[in-house]
Amino acid sequence: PPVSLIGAPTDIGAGDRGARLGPEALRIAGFGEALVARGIDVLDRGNLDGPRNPWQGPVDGYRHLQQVAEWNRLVMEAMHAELSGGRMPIMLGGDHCLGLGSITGVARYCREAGKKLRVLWLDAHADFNTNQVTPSGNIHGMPVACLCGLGPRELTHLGGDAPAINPDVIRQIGIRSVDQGEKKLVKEHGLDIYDMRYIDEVGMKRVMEEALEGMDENTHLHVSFDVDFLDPSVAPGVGTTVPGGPNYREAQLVMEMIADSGRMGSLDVVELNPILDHNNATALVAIDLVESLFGKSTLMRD
Ligand code: DIR
Ligand code: MN
Ligand code: MN
Ligand code: MN
Repeated sequence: PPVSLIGAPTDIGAGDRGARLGPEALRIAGFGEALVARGIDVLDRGNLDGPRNPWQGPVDGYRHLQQVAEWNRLVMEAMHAELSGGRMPIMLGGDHCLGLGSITGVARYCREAGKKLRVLWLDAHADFNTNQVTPSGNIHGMPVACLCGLGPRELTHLGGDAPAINPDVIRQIGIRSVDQGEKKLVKEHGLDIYDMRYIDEVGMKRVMEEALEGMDENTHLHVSFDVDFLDPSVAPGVGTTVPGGPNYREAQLVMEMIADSGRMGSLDVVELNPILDHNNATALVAIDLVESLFGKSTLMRD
């Protein structure tokens, strides 16, 4: 399908400033051109325009709650509008708090279109904190919890209903940093987490087979790609690096297997922080991986 790029230049949910420059860094690295070169019809819708980052401390365990809600409303509407118009939206973040709006919009489209939703959450972090357990108050550590109905009403009821999704639609891959209280929450809510230990034990091929299992022609697959999923040696340009992530080849395999499934209908690329990067190298790696998501491979395979 034709693709629409939606820039969401904010770091409103993060602990460092700089992710607001992510969309431009991805454009400068040639994000749109890489897809056009693959024969895809690409429309760059430009950037959403939400509130500026006031750079304040947490209130009641949440930093910038109202501004986060406003940005997510914009993202939700934009994702939903593109899908309703028959296009595949790619949200260029921005920090990962925006995954809340993105997936809330996608879930609403899936309900209307009678499609089954599957979410692949590629991340070093589970992003399942609440104000009770967060070590930082940063809402980019909370979007999955909010999607599942845990959190402040402003975020859990973004799309009207709470929860927007059931935990059983999510598969998390690459996880290696889960906070103390967060561990208990993900266990209680039965999140399907393929952490680095499991990847080490069984290998990325089997992990992806399991994560993609059970999809059919009626499944809409949303991929939420937090760039800190990657090992910091490959992707230094993110605010919260965690050592021990997937290497370049493992990440390529993830993307190629998603492409082979043929089910991807929407995508987030988030948490790129060019301030922390070296010559935009992390943006270039992200684009290499997105090319694979869209079917680029070394050989023709059957
Ligand atoms: C940490 C960091 N778990 C927090 N989260 C990040 O502050 O909640 N998510 N960086 O991407
Ligand atoms: Mn994340
Ligand atoms: Mn992360
Ligand atoms: Mn390339």
